[in-house]
Order: sequence, then structure tokens, then C-alpha cells
Amino acid sequence: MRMVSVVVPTFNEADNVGTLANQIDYALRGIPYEIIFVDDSNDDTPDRIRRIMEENPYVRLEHRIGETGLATAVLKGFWLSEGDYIAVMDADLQHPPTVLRSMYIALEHGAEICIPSRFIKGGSDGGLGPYRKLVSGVARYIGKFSLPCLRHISDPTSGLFMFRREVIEGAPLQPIGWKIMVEVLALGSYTKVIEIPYQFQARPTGESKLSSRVTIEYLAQIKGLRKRAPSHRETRVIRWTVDKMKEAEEKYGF
Ligand SMILES: Nc1nc2c(ncn2[C@@H]2O[C@H](COP(=O)(O)OP(=O)(O)OP(=O)(O)O)[C@@H](O)[C@H]2O)c(=O)[nH]1
Ligand SMILES: [Mg+2]
Repeated sequence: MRMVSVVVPTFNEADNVGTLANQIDYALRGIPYEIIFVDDSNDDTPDRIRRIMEENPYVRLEHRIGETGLATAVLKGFWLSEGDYIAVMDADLQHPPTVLRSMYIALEHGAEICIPSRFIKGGSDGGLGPYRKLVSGVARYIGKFSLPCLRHISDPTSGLFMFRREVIEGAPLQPIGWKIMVEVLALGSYTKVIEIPYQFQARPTGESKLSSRVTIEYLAQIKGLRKRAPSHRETRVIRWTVDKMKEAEEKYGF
């Protein structure tokens, strides 16, 4: 069976990592997996993760000292990962770990990238307030307008996705800003994407690390990718409904 590496960037998420690891373990029962926490915290998040590691041998920790940055953390996780499939997920439970199982099944059905979406039938972005919805909507449309590879992707700016390792092999990914999925979609090698609906959750505890610098970095990233990304690619984007997801899971039979 193919193994999945779940890369989780963490910055002061002490109260979330335990629940997250338990939920990932449950969601991926029967599937070989590893969780790689790439942590830049200055609270006791790394100690909490070390405690989880005593109970769960599939959890790994890369604790960086004197270095921060979401994109560099996620890229570090990619290079450390050993799975056939690589997933990225936030630590704050806004991305429900149950979608990991559906993403895995979508890749087993031939997708090279699976992107959970808040904006297709069955999905919701209920976890965000009106101001954040507006900012994130504007960012999404700037991305879609500027980069043709994002045009048919309904939720290209989130931090939740899974892909086959080969997608990024040799891709000149740069650790700019927060939107690593945009970098992978613009520079990776793939022809088939499956989107699945999911319900974005409210952050239960801990603080948002989002700042206005993130917006500026995003605009710089998009500008750079307009030059660096191939101008044409053939991609099929398939949208699964909730029923299709259930059917695929039953057919997969584990
Ligand atoms: N390693 C590392 N992780 C980070 C850094 N900044 C943020 N993160 C993590 O990246 C993920 C996303 O950050 P959030 O603050 O939740 O950002 P967001 O989801 O856009 O914002 P909210 O909706 O307000 O939660 C979380 O798991 C953070 O802990 C960083 O500098 N280094
Ligand atoms: Mg969050």
C-alpha cells in the first residue's frame, strides 16, 4: 500500500497538536502514514509533540530554531518526507483530518493532485469571519486572473492538499509567502486534479498568524510565478460530490 506523509507546519499550536495527531491517526486507519511536524514555536509545542512521539512511532518532529516562515517550513517537510503521497494540512483543526482519507482515495483513483474545496457543492467556508472571507476572496481572484493554471481550480489558495511525490520532482519551488499550493500548481508536473468538498472549521484555540505581510508576499509570489511558470498546460479538473466520495471509499473497500 502506498504511504502518505502528512506535513504539518506549526507555530505555537501547543493546545492543538495532540487532538490533531489523534484525529489524523483515526482518519488514516489502515493506511501507512507519517506525520511530519515542522515547528518554529517558542511555546511548549515541541515538548507536546515529543510526548505524542512516545505513543505514536509514525510522528516525526523537525524543530527549527531561529527560523520561521510557513513556506520554508512546508518545503522542509517535503524534503524530509518518505511517503509516496504528500499532504499538507494546518495544525489548528480548521482542516478536518477526515478529508485525508478522501484525498488518499482520490489519488488512488488516478488523480495526481487532490484539492479539498470550500466552494463546490457540499463544501463550506463557515470557519471564516466576513472580513477574512473578503480578503481571501480577493486573493483568490487575483491568483486566478494572473495564473491560467489556477483558473479552473475552485479553492487554489488554501493550505490543504495532497499530491503524488512525482508532481514536485525537479520543480523549482521557491519558499515565498504562505501559498505553497499555488507554487505546486504553477510549477509541478500533473495532468489530473480531483476536487472534493469539505467544510472549513473555526479555529478552536490558539492565535492566527496571518498578517498583512502575508498579503504582500502573496502578490510578490504571483508576480514571480507569471514569469517562472509554463504559460500552457493541459489539465483535467474533476469535481467529486459527497456521494461520489462515499462511492469511491466503498469501492476502495478498507
Ligand atoms: N513552522 C511554521 N508554521 C507556521 C508559521 N506561521 C504559521 N504557521 C502554521 O501554519 C498554519 C496556518 O497558520 P494560521 O495562523 O492558522 O493561518 P490561517 O489559517 O490562514 O489563519 P486563521 O484562519 O486565522 O487561523 C498553522 O498550522 C500555523 O501554526 C511559521 O512561521 N512556521
Ligand atoms: Mg488557521
